[in-house]
Amino acid sequence: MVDTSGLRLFHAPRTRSVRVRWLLEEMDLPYTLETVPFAQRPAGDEAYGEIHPLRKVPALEDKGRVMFESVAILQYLMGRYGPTDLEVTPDEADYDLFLQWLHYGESGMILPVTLLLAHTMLLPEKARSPVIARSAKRDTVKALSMLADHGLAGRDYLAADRFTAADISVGYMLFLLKIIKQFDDAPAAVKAYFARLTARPSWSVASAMDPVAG
Ligand SMILES: N[C@@H](CCC(=O)N[C@@H](CS)C(=O)NCC(=O)O)C(=O)O
Repeated sequence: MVDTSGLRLFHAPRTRSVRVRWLLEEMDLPYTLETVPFAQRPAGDEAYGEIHPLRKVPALEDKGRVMFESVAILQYLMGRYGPTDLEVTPDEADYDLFLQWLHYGESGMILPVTLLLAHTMLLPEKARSPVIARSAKRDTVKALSMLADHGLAGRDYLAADRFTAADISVGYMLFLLKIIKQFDDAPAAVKAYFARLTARPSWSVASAMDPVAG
């Protein structure tokens, strides 16, 4: 039996650590949740700097070793503690789509979504640029159309006709768009997809607001 006793997730509600918590719940792996205060920047305290030098979340500790980057952590957990249906393996036809959408959720979507967040909410009002906000919105709309027209065309999930870590990766970005109130005009197929993902019991745990971050 695989020893998972050392898994510690450094987490703050509504952040990318939701991805990791979601996968841990789906895989039914035992873990300790360490809440990182996120109200101030950098997140956490000086001691947290020993865990994640940039003081971002998530970070995962496994038997004294620490790693960061949420999508890499998903791959790590599936590789080390699988096999799991959340992973599409190289012998499956949709292995390419799986990797593509797994990384699209972070690498492909991060720029427009982050710019949109910064220039509509995060920055002080006088530092926001309407030009950047408009261009980020256009690119976000394109990123969502890409999902509707390609990823989800004739499919309920992004790869292998089942819920996988690619859906966890992309699903988190959709959640972030919802938080920043930029999801109402998403294509109907993407909204239906998000509803499908968030109907899973694991989502309620992963997206819980407790414990409250400072
Ligand atoms: N690409 C990284 C992004 C990590 C990241 O930027 N996390 C945000 C929360 S979603 C954070 O900690 N921000 C605090 C900061 O940038 O100071 C990942 O996927 O883990």
